[in-house]
Amino acid sequence: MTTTDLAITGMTCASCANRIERKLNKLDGVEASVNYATEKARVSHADGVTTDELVRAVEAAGYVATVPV
Ligand code: 9UX
Repeated sequence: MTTTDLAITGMTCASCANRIERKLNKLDGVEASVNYATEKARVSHADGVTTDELVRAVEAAGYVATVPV
């Protein structure tokens, strides 16, 4: 297991965080927690899941994810 943190932009209400969580959790081997207030996602996932897959899942939900440096 690996933990990846993402910065999320585009969330305008607390339900947005839930939408992103549900989208990420649909991926196999992914357990995501999205914090609306801090605009961050903490994602625990199988080693085979790439950061790019996570970013694309967030984008598919209509938001923007970046990897904090
Ligand atoms: Mo409510 Mo957040 O439509 O996009 S879920 S503002």
